[in-house]
Amino acid sequence: MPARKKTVGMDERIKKLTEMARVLRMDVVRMIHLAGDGHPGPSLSVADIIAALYFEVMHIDPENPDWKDRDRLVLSKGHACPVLYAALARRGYFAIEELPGLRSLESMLQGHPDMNKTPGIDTTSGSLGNGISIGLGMALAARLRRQDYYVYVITGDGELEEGVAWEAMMAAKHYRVGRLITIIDNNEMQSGGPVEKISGLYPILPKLKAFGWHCQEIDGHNFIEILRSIQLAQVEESKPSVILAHTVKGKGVPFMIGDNSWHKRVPTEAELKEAMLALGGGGVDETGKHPYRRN
Ligand SMILES: Cc1ncc(C[n+]2csc(CCOP(=O)(O)OP(=O)(O)O)c2C)c(N)n1
Repeated sequence: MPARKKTVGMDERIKKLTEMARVLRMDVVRMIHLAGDGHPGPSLSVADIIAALYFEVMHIDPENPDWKDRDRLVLSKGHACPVLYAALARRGYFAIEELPGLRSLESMLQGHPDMNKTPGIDTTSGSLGNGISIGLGMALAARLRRQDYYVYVITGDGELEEGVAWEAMMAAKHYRVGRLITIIDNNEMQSGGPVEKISGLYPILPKLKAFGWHCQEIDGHNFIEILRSIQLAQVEESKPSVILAHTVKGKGVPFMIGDNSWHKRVPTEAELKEAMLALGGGGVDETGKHPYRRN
C-alpha cells in the first residue's frame, strides 16, 4: 500500500500542479488533432481539477490500478476523457506513447472511458447524468466493506439536466454518505449552447443545499481553492459534498474560449501550433514533428 504523501510547501505544490495542468492541456490538443476527433473545450475546462486530483489529492497506486483501497474517480462527463487519459499516462498508469492512439479502434483509449480497456479508469462513462449515481454505489460499497477510500465524481453543469443525477443526490443524503465528493465543472456551456438558455438548471447550489449536501463554491482554475475545498469536503463525514467549480470552457487556449464550436472540434495544424504557443510551447520540435505521432 503506498504511503500518503509528505506535506510540502504550498507554493511548491501549486507550482508543480500549474506545470502539470499546462502539460495536460498540451497533450489534450495534440491528441485531438492527431485523432481527428474529440472534445477539446470540455477537457481544457477541467484540466486543473484533474491535475489536482491525480497529482496531489488521490490516494492511488499506478503500479496497481485495481488496488482495492484506492480512491476512485468517476468522470461523469466522459467526453472529457482526453485530459483524464493524459493524466493517467503522466501519472504512470501506461506509456505516454499510447496517447496518440486516442479514438482508434485498436487503442486502449476510446472516445469515452472504458474501464475494461484502460488501466486507471474506475468506471465506464459517457452516457451523461449517471456519475453521481455510480459514485454513490462505490461509496456505499466502501461502507459495507469497511473501506475508507474517497469517491470523487466530476460532472458537467449541463449534464445535471438529467433526472437520474437528482435521484442520486437525494439518495446520497438519505444514506449520509460522507466520502462522496462531487465536483461540478461549471463552465456554463453545454454542447447546444449556454446552459442558462437551454434549461432552468441554475442556480445549482441552493438546490443541493435543500437536498442536504455540504456545498462549496470555488474558482476551478485556482489550485489553492481546489485543494482547500477538497480538504474541507473530506472532513465532512456525515453528508455528501459538492464543490461548484467555476471554470472556462477551452481554458488555456484563447481562440477556443467563448467559441462553443470547440465543444467538439479538431484543431488544424495551424491551430495546433497556435494552441501550443499559447500554452507555452513544446508542441512541435525543431524538425517540425510532433513529439509523438501515430505510426
Ligand atoms: C445521456 C446523454 N445525452 C446526450 C449526450 C451528448 N452530449 C455529449 S456532451 C453534451 C453536453 C454536456 O454538457 P456539460 O455537462 O455542461 O459538459 P461540458 O461539455 O460543457 O463540460 C451532450 C449533450 C450524452 N453524452 N449523453
